Amino acid sequence: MRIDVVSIFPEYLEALNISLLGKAQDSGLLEINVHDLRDHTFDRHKTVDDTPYGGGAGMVMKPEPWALTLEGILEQSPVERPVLIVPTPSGEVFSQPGAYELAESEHLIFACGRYEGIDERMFHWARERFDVRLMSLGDYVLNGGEVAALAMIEAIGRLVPGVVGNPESLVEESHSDDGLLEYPVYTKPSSWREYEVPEILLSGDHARIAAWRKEQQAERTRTRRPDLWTKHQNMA
Ligand code: 6GU
Repeated sequence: MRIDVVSIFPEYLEALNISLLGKAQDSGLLEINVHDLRDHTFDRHKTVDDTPYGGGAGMVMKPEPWALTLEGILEQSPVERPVLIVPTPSGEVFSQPGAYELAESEHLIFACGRYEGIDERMFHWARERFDVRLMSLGDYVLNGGEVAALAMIEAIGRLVPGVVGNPESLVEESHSDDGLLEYPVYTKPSSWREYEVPEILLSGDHARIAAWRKEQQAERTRTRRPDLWTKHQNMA
């Protein structure tokens, strides 16, 4: 999979070069390219923003540096119409099913805006060339799209076949098929300070352990995420 990220703070994206995604790039499973939006400005101050027409607080990102940067990326795309993800709190909420869907794409582009947003005409221009997806992490506001892009790229990248060494570890995760949160896990020692590992996990009775874990998942989901619990109860 090829991923391009456009930002005025390319240093934010350096985290993509470590750990699992760093290794996936070394092995060629992922190719991640980060672009500095200011490379496509022409004035001395590398201006990317200006005041909003109609007044109001803050600054708006100018469309031309975006178009020039995205045109350069489009020329290198392995596909006709790549997906352009624009992280924004006013987008559709990014979720695990969405991550699985996007993990099937050959080419993803992330456009990380700052300030009050990007001139709306850039989106009209982009929709003629890309599958534009406005995506939010949830109902809170970050200063820009970079941290959101990092989160989405990690969630998507780990689902690309081969990136996670043991694909079995993807099966029992929170937000996977059954809609329940994960069960609690323990490791050695079985007695730590004044705390014990639940007896049943030491019993070797795999059927009872599986049943106990399901109960724990249900109880956690019911108390922590009543919204997911309701959904789960209405499933199958
Ligand atoms: Cl995707 N972007 C920004 N700036 N803030 C957010 C977000 C995205 N998701 C939640 N808050």
